[in-house]
Amino acid sequence: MIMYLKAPISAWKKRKEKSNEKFFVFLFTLMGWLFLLSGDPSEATLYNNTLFKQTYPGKDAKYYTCILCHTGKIGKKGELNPYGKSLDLVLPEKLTVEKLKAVESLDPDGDGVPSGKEIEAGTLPGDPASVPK
Ligand SMILES: [Ca+2]
Repeated sequence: MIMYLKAPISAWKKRKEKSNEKFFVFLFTLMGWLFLLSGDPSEATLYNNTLFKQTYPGKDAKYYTCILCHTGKIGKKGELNPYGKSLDLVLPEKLTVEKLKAVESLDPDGDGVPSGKEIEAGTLPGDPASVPK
């Protein structure tokens, strides 16, 4: 009797294992697609930093850091300083040279100096403590 039951149980277990494998393959594929569709924030920040550098070349390498637009040293999407927020208002989508230029006349950090003048002087347009001398 036991021998008659072992075969179907073993087949059922194998089928269940294969079913679990398929489920995990499906789950990881779905997670991969969701990750690709949502976009990697650090990749976006790297793109934004490169575009900023190309738009405003000639500064010291230390100037082109995440802190230009973010509150933290490591730029995260939700942690924007006033300058980053001003760009975000203009660009719910991808950053472009036109969008960077569009906020040059704004003073998002409220230090009395427009962002364009701050960038020209090498100060931080999102930090009120950083102003041209
Ligand atoms: Ca400033």
